[in-house]
Amino acid sequence: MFVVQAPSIGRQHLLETSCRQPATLGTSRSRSSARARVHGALAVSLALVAGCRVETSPTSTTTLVADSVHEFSGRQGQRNWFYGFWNRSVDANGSYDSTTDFQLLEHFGDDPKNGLSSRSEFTTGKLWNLRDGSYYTSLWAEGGHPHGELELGEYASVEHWAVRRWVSTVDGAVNIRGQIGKVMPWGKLWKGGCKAMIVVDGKTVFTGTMGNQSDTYSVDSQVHRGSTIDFLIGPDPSIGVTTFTAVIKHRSVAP
Ligand SMILES: [Ca+2]
Repeated sequence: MFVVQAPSIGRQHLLETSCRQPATLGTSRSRSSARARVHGALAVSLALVAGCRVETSPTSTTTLVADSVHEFSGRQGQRNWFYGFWNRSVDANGSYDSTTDFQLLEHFGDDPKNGLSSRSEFTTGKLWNLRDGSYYTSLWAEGGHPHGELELGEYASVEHWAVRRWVSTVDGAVNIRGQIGKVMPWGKLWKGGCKAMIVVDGKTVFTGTMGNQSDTYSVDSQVHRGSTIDFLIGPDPSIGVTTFTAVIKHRSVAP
């Protein structure tokens, strides 16, 4: 499991994201100190049993705000999700800039020339793609396919990273978690890994290697309304069918 945290978020927060109702202690000044100690000890014990870390104050709640699989659609911008790519081959500095390097994919549907939507080994369903038969660059509900500077016959030899974007509807702390991995095991050009990356407002908060198994990742970050959270899939240097899912939860603190 990959666990990455932004510098401003401590381990305490990561543990608390699994706690639906963090315990609170000493809510009334009228209680005697002895009684408070008893209640406090009991609360700590219960919290430890539940696998949660005690948070004395303030009370926080965790809310699901985005789900890349269940909210996937064939319309750009629906539920604040966008489907695009980064053409690294023509990028002068070779570094992903979320404000200038993100381009939208142009087509949604089947890809009869690439054939990703019609394979029997895996299921993509309808997918976003750039140009069927010229680039494998594409995104579907559970994952995506990068394109590489490889010898692929009539296909272009360029490096494209598939980029799924969510524009934040919330302010504050979020936890992002999901699965990454390589799905398609065949073909010499498809052997090896791909790269996964999450970029929040231009800052890389997660990098991972997509091997031939599925791994869980979890990362904490700070966002504001309008922040861009980009999920990138790139060649390493091989390409292939990958899984890259994301569930985003917002942690709000009671006033
Ligand atoms: Ca750039």
